[in-house]
Amino acid sequence: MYRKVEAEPEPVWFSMGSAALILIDMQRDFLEAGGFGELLGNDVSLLRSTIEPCRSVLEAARQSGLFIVHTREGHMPDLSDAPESKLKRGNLEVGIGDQGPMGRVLIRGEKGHDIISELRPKPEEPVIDKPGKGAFFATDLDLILRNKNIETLFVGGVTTEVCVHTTVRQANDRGYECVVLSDCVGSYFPEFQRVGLEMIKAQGGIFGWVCSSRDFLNAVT
Ligand code: TIU
Repeated sequence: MYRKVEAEPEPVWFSMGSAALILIDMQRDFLEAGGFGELLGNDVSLLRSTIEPCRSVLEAARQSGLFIVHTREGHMPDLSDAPESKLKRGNLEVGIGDQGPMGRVLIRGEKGHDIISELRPKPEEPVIDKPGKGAFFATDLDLILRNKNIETLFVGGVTTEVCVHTTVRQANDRGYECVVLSDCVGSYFPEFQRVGLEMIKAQGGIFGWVCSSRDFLNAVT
């Protein structure tokens, strides 16, 4: 049975069995003080408005049996999967791999790297560890989604113009229909948030659709 979600630039039809919720990088390193986001010079409080809408959609997705995937950006402790160019970027005093208030910055297994407690994944929900901005680069995500016959992705997470955009563009090129949940994605830059969402849905939905968490909840519950 197909369902309709109200979205821009037009409604999207999907079936529950071939849709997934993907939450991108809702990690302490991006959302809490002392993490990578703050070390880059950002005000992390701007992202925190995404937590409650993400919690609502996660809860609804669990209740309705939707497939759920979480992602985390980060690197192996020996940094062998981190390009030199990424490590050098920004000339940070404390950067990727260095000791910060929440452990080594953006390193797998460290406190800062993990997903915030409000959105802690259930054991049956895959957590994709990704070394890049896009969740399809150097990960098993595409294989996992194809094995589940997933066609539609509802997307939340941070940040809108970096890891969400990169992932949605990669997904779109792989044939997935992406619906970005406007209040579940956030940016350190209000202007990038606005324009980031505009870019997705412009030109007839050039690489996706945009709806609110309320539209999502209306469609799945
Ligand atoms: N800096 C920034 O906006 N984002 C990132 O570095 N990674 C993600 O978006 N996850």
